[in-house]
Amino acid sequence: MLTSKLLTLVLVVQPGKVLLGMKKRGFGAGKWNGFGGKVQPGETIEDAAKRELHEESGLTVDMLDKIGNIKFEFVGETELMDVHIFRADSYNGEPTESDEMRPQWFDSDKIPFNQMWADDILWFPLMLQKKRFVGYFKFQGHDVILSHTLEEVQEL
Ligand code: 6U4
Repeated sequence: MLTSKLLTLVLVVQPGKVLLGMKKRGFGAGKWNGFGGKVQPGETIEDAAKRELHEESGLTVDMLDKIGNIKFEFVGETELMDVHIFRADSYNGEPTESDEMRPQWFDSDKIPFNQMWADDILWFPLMLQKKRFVGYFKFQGHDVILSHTLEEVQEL
């Protein structure tokens, strides 16, 4: 049976650009990614998203827009990653490097998909258009998608 682990992922977006972080350690090290991590006991998913964003990028946000939910299965592992994805269009503070992440702005038409999780190229266009989506990706290792579903939804 597959159990699941709750995780968050936040994309900070400004007109024509997106903030990504180079993951320096842990899961997905060496990839550009949004900011996020595990939801802790007693914490709401949205509070966890805000906390992880702050810990990893130095930014605080008042408002997060819930935009996606993707479940990831890794062949050979019994735990699914249930990732809740948010978009922030305004923020406070300056992006600051942390132990875990090195933040950098990218033009929306120059997103480094070849150094990101293989699923990102499929859902980033939806995220940038403020469309909501749900998906399921089955990975072999960290680079190969064996199968997936991805659909736009009106509500999450
Ligand atoms: P700690 O608690 O630091 O040991 P770590 O192992 O570094 O945790 P964590 O908590 O940073 O992992 O969580 C992994 C992050 O990667 C979450 O924000 C979710 C995100 N993530 C996982 N799989 C992803 C994928 N396929 N595509 C993507 N983001 C993914 O865009």
